[in-house]
Amino acid sequence: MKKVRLLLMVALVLSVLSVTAQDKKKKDMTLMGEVIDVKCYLNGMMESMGADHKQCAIDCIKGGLPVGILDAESKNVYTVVPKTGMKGANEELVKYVTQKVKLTGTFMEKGGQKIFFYTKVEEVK
Ligand SMILES: [Cu+2]
Repeated sequence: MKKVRLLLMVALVLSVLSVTAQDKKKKDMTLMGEVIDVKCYLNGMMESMGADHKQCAIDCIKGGLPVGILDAESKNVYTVVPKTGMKGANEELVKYVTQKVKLTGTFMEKGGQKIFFYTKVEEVK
């Protein structure tokens, strides 16, 4: 009886460990896409992308609303932050609004939150 209990305990610990391990994902990658204003993109205000929405996107991003990258192929939206420092990506990325950029960095996922931590931004012509 004691043995069964011990086995059950071991199984429980192992399953908790594997859930925790699965919960956190980390992947070094490059990310290519258009710099977007995440609020308007999700909310569907105006065209929410491209030249017609450029000024709104600049105002939103300068105002501190989240800036993201839209991967044109997968249609995934990535929230992005610089890998180091305590400033957001807004100031650096606002100058590329509606343009295509390539970010180098690490994609991380934990607790349902997905964020791309970048170390380098390049304009794609
Ligand atoms: Cu906007």
